[in-house]
Amino acid sequence: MKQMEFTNIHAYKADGFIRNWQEIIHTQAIPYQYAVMADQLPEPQSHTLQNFINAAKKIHGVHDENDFTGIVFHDSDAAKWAEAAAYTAATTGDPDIAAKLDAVIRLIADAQEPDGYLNTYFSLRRPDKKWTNLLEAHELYCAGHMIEAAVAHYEATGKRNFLDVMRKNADHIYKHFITERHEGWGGHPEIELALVKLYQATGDEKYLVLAKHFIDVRGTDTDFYSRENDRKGWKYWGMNPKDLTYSQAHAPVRQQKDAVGHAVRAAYLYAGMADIANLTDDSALFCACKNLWDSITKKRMYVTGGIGSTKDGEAFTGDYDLPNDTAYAESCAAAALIFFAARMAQGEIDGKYYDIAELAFYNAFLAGIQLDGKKFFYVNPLENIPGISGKISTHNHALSVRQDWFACACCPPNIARLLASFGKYAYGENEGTVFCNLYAAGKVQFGNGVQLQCTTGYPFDFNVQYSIQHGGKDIAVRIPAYSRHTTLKIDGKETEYTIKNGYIYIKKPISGTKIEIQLDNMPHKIYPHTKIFENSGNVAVSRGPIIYCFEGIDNAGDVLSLALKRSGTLTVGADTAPGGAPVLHAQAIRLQTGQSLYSFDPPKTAIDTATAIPYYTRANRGDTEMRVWLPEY
Ligand code: FUB
Ligand code: ZN
Repeated sequence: MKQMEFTNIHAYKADGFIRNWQEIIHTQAIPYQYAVMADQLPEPQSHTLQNFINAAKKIHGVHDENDFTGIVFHDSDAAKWAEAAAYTAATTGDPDIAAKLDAVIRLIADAQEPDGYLNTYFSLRRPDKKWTNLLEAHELYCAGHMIEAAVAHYEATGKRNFLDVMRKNADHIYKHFITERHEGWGGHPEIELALVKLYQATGDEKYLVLAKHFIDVRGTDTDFYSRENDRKGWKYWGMNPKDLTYSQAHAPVRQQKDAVGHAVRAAYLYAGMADIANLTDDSALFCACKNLWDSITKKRMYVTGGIGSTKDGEAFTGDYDLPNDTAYAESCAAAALIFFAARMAQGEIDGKYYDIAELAFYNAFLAGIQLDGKKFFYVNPLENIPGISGKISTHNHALSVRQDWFACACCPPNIARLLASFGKYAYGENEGTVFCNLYAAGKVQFGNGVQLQCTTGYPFDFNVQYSIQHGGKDIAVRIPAYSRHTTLKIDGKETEYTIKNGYIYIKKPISGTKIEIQLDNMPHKIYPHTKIFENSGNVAVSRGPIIYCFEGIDNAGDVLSLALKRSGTLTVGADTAPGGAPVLHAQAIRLQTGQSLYSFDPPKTAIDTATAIPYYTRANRGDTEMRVWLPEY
């Protein structure tokens, strides 16, 4: 049963830290990504929009085209960009973004086939092979992203043109899989959560039926991919149809317990499962989601909220296998975990879900974008060693500096769309309560009538104030698990509180009420479970939701010889990290060895001070040693 709705994209006008990031997305990332996709720069050029132009020419008989450039799911970059642009057009009213978005929507609409089919790879390259390679070909994945974009555009503008295009596409998919009963499900989940959005935007039950169908059918027939493989007569990459865990098709979803396979696929699927469980009151399905949530967050997640331990299949591995230097922790996977967390919180109001969403957001996710908004990390390791990271075969995925684009460019527009829609997740509501899930400065107008103003310098200032401009409903504020000392003042008076499932509830404050929360602002050392074999004896540092890292550039060029002093102090420094965040200083020990590779002589030690910066700001000053975890001596 759904207990909380997302807020509407128009509901939140950001201020502070989030506004700063939304400005970067608005003024830098969105125009830049458009220019890349429209081939307007000398380089990079992705030809993403040209594929739509070519497909339209072919479909409308202007030209017998088959010229497609890029990866099989290239269309999804345009979709994610359009989603980000729709949110941004709504929150800024910028006519230039709106005009670019209209142009992209026209290209997409023109590339739709008369029967509703929409996918430029197949229209251009393999018109006779549609729906024959669900394992590899991402048709449902691309449709899912397009549907999400269309719903965002409708929500942002009230215009139905894009929504109508994607309804026609969804109807086509419904006909294929439900009416004509073709077997199978998408190799890369995504359509499920998208169809739920389409159902909610249109009220048409058909889309819920189709979403539920894809959830229900997945993994029920372990021979499906093999049969498909035998009959399809073509391949894209030649993926192994017997590797079912890679795409979470090894068992019916209600029986899945461990988070396995490709991390983005997994978390998108789990988000869709949670959606269906919430909308259909399916307790067995929600129970499976809880098991999978526990598998991730108790055994398979980095301290940064990153998921996916190996580049081999961009995947989860086994419990506690969380290598630092070869981590995958894809930016998209962090976004997907946030999507999963937000839907779990809709089904069960418990602060633990947004604790993880917050962790993933400020660390694994935000590290994916350069502070200037124009460069991106796909992979987010917890250690960078110049000369090794990004250079040798075992580490060639773990690049040292952000890139201006990728052949597989799933992450940059995913980062843009989530940052642009942050308010949807930060605040939530039901009939009687509004939920402050994430601390996000700005003004919020809830659908249930409540209006409030949040003032805070979070995540670097831990005082959060809510001024209730229109009250009458309960206000629930999440208190993060990291905050060991929290005070609550109402109208300036310290007030006792109880925390219920991670939230403080304030009963129907009237208009004019001032709520002030002071969270724990102390830096903390974090110790890993002893089973995380990669980090035996290591320690990480954090303050609030921010995980810090040590870069060579702040530490005499050498973090490999640094250890933190056991019981040493950890203080907030006066200096600032790139982007203006405060640094942390830790009492440390510098180990000095001789020249030989190994020695009977213990290292000499010297007292030192280690300087740490927020992990998400790493690699903004070039290729330098970096570690999240340091030994403790
Ligand atoms: O397969 C589509 C996207 O490309 C995935 O979500 C990413 O992990 C990348 O493989
Ligand atoms: Zn990605």
